[in-house]
Amino acid sequence: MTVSIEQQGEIAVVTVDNPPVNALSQALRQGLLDAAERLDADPSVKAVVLACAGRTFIAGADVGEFGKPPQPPHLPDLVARVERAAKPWVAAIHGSALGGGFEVALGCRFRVAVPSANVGLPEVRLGIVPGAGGTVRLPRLAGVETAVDMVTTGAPLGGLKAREAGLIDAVIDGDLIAGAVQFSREALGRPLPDALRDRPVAAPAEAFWEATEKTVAARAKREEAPMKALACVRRAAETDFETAIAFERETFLALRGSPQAAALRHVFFAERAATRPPELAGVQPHRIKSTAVIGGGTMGAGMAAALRDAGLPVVLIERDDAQVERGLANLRSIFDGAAKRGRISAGVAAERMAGVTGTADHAALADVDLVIEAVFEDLDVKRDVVGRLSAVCRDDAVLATNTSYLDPERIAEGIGNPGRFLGLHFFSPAHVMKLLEIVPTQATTPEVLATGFALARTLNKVPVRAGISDGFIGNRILKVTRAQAERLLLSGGTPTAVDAAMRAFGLPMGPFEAQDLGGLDIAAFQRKAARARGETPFAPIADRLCAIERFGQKSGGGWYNYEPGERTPRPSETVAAIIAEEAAGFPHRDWDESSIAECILWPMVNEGARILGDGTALRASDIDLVKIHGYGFPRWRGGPMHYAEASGLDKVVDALRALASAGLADPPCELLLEAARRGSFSGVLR
Ligand code: 3H9
Repeated sequence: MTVSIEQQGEIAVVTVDNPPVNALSQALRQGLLDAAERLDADPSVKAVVLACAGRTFIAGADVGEFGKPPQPPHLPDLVARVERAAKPWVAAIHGSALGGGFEVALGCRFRVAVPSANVGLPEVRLGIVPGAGGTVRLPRLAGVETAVDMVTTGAPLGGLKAREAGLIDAVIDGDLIAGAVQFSREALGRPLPDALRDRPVAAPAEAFWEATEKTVAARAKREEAPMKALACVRRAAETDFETAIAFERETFLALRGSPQAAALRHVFFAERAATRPPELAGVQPHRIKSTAVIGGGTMGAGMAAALRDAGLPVVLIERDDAQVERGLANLRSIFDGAAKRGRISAGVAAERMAGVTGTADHAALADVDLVIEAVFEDLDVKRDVVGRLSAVCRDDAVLATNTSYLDPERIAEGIGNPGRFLGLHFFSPAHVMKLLEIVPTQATTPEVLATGFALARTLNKVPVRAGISDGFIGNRILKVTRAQAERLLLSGGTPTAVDAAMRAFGLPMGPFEAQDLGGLDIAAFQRKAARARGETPFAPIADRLCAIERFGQKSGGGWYNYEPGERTPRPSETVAAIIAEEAAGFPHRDWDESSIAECILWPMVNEGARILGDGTALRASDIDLVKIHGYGFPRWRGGPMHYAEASGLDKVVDALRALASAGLADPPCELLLEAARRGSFSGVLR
C-alpha cells in the first residue's frame, strides 16, 4: 500500500495505490490522514486532488476487517479530517467510488469523475449501513429522495447520472488527473461552496417517510439493513449533523456484528472465490466470439437470450423449420417481455433478435466457437446430438451439454477430441437465474474448463464447479429437500404448513408450491429412470399424485387445487386423503415452523456434507452459492452450509440424530461429524 504525493504547481495530487481495489485498510486510513496533516502544513499547496492508481477509485472499507474490532484511525475521523482540511480536496474518480470510498469523496469539497465511473453506497448489500457519514452527507448534497434511494437499495449511479443527481461536480472526458488539476485551479478562482457538514437538509413531509417506510419494508422483506439505512437518513433530515453522525455510527457498529451481515459477507467472498478457481490460475480460456444453442425450448431459448444479452451472436438449431420458428418465437417473447417491462428498449429487443440465426442446417455450426446442447433429457438423444456436433464443428470448438441429471461422461462417449467437452448446467429461466454449474469430465482440458468460467463472467453468472453425480450439486440437494418435505407429510405436517414454514424461513416459495409451479412430471420422469437403474427414490405421495395426473398448475392441480386462470394454491381434499392413506402407521408429531424448517434444512446440510465428502463440490461456500443463486435460498442467511455453521454444527448433528431415530432423516455423515468437531467446514479433508 502506498499513498504518494506529487505536486503540479499549487495543486498536490495524492495517489492511493492499494491493489486490488484500493480498499480502506487501517494502513491506508493512516496514510491518508498523514497526507492531510502534511498538506495542510505545506504553504505551497492550495488544493488537493485525491486520485487512485489501478482499476478503480477507493471501492470501500476493507470488508476483510469487519470480523475484527475496528482499529484507529477510524474512517469517520478520516472523512471529517479531509472535510475540514485547510485546502479544498477534489476527489478524482475512475472505476468505482463505493461505500467508504464514496464517503471519503463526500468529505472532499468537490468530486469529478470519468463518464464510466460509478458511485454509490452499497453497504446494505453487506447487511450494514454506511458508517462514515454517508447517510448524513448524501442528503445534504443530493436531497433526501436520492439519498434514500441509494442507501436503501445499494444501487450505484453511473458517472453521467451521478452528475445529473448532483453527486459529482464535473464529468471529465480524457485524462482524469489533468482534468481534475485544471478543475481545482478554476475552483480556486471562485468562492468555495460550504463543506457538506455545514449545508442544510430540506426535510420532507411526514407523509414521505410513512410512504417510503412501507415501500422499503416491502422490498427488504426480512433484511434488516435497508430499514436501518432509511432510519439513518431520516435522522439526518430531522436532527443536527453531529447527532445524526453518532446515530449512523451506532447503527453501523450494531449491524456489523449481526448474523445477517456475517452471512452477506460470507456470500460476498464466496462469490469472488468461485469466479477464480486457484487450480485454473494462469490457464488461458478459449476465445468465445460466436455461439450456438441446440434446441429452442424453454431452456434453449433462455440460454440463447443470456448469450445475446452478453452481446454474443447465436445460431439456434432445431430439427426442422417449424421447430426453428417455435424456438425463435420463444426467444422473441423473452426480449419482448423485457421490453414491455421497461428493462430494454424496443430497439434493443430487435437488435438482440437480429443477432440470432435460426436454422435446421448443422452446416451453420462449422465455424462457431461454443455450442451448448439443450435437447430432450434422454441419454440416447443427447449422445446422438453431441456425436453430430463433434463431426460438424471445428476441432477446437467447445462443446457443452446442459444436462441436469445425466452423466456427461456417457453423453461424450466416443466423440472426437473429448477434451473440448464439458457440462454447462444453466438454471431455468436461464437468462435470469445467476447460477451456472460447470461440470468437467475426466477428459475436459484445463483450457476448456477455464472457458466455462470465462463464459460465466461474460454472462454475469455465478460459476460453481461441480463433479459428476446424480443431479450434480443443486438437484442432488433438491431431491433431499423434496424427500424431507414428504416425510413431514407422513408424520403429521400438511403442504400448507410446510410451505408456510419455508417461506417464513425466507425462501420465496415452499417445496410444494415450487413443485406445482415447475410441474411434478419432470421429477416423476427422473424417478422412473432412477428406478430403471435399480435405485429406490423416495416420493410415495408425489408418485400417487402423478399416477392420477395431478402435475401441478399446468394440469389444474398438484399438491394444491387451482381455480381456472388462477395461481392461488387451495388445499385439496384429494391430496389430504392420499396423505392420510400413506401416513397410516407412521408416528405423528406436532410440527411448528421452526421444527419443520429444521427437518428440511439439516438433511440438506447433511447431503451438502456428503457432496463435499465425495468431491462433487470443492468448497462448502460453493454449495451455498448453488442454493442462493439457483434455488432462491435467502442470501441474508448465507446459504445452508453457512447457516448450519452459524447455528452451531453440534446442534445440527444432535437434531439430525433425533430425526434419524424417528425415521425422519439419515443420520449425520462422517464429514459432517468431523466438521462439527472442528466447528466449521473449512479445512475438513475428504
Ligand atoms: C463500507 O465501505 C463500509 C463503510 O461505509 C463504513 C466503514 C466504517 N474489501 O469484485 P472483484 C476484493 S462497506 C476487501 O472480483 P471487480 C475481492 O475480494 C464496502 N476486499 O473485482 C477480490 O479479491 P481476490 C462497500 C475487496 O473488478 C478483489 O478485490 N464497498 C473489497 O469485478 C477483486 O474484486 C463494496 O461493497 C472490499 N471492499 O469489481 C464494494 N472489494 O482477488 C465491493 C473487493 O482476492 N466491491 N475486494 O478474490 C465491488 O463491488 C467490486 O469489487 C468492484 C470491482 C466493483 C469494486
